[in-house]
Amino acid sequence: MKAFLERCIQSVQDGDAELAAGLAREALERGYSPLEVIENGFVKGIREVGRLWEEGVLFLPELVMSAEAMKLAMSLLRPALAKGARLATRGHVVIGTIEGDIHDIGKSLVATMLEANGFRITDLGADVPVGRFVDEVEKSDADCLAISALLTTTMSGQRRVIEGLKQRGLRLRVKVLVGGAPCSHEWAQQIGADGYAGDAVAAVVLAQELLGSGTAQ
Ligand code: B1M
Repeated sequence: MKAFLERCIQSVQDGDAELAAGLAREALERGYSPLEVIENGFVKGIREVGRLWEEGVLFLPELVMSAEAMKLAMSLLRPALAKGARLATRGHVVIGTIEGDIHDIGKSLVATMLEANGFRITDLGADVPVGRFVDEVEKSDADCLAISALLTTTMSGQRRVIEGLKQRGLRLRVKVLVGGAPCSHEWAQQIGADGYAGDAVAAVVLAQELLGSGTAQ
């Protein structure tokens, strides 16, 4: 398994989408846990690419190629992740990445894990305007708003969503969950969110706690 995960990491680092897709298919054929292959394989690869890019070892086109390889592998593994989805819903979660921010890989993983654990999901996508989050709460029966931000320059948008909810008298209607690399428990507290989750599994546990919908599966 270790050697297989190393190949997954390497395929993303090399930006080799064809190889990454082949490994995702192979993982499914071999019956490996899709979550383990994502978290300990492909995600490790993209994080290493981010580190090398920050150090100036890699350039933006290489980062883009790695992200494409990662996204392709994820698109193949996601249906297997979501297979356990229950029919009965544990609550309705509206999720998206905040405006100005196009990072959607982590947000999509969180959405898939929530869905697999019985939540109904409305995924607004990435680069979602502040007002769009607020409008969606107003017009839907959302129980929880999950806002992802990957950039220090965009995380303030999470605060603006909460302010927008307050202004429209909607703040008490939904629980607000924030996440993404630059966020933290302190940040969540500072902006008046109901909670912060550091990864997709923690997001499921937190959503269950916030919505009072039982223990983690
Ligand atoms: Co960009 N990028 N990027 N990038 N990128 C980061 C985030 C960065 C940390 C890289 C670095 O410098 N080391 C850096 C941000 C620095 C900062 O703000 N302090 C950065 C930058 C600067 C940029 C650009 C500005 C670069 C440029 O153009 N000069 C630009 C911004 C574009 C924009 O958004 N406007 C940019 C562009 C890109 C690509 C398009 C090339 C690509 C994104 C492709 C895509 O998503 N469609 C990309 C990538 C791939 C990355 C890195 C390398 C990887 C992100 C990723 O997908 N990780 C990233 C470095 C890194 O994260 N180490 C980086 C895998 C994913 C599974 O993890 O997203 O962390 P993550 O999600 C986790 C948790 O954070 C959490 O759960 C997920 C699963 O465990 N989580 C939540 C996430 N959202 C959550 C929500 C929740 C709960 C948990 O509840 C609501």
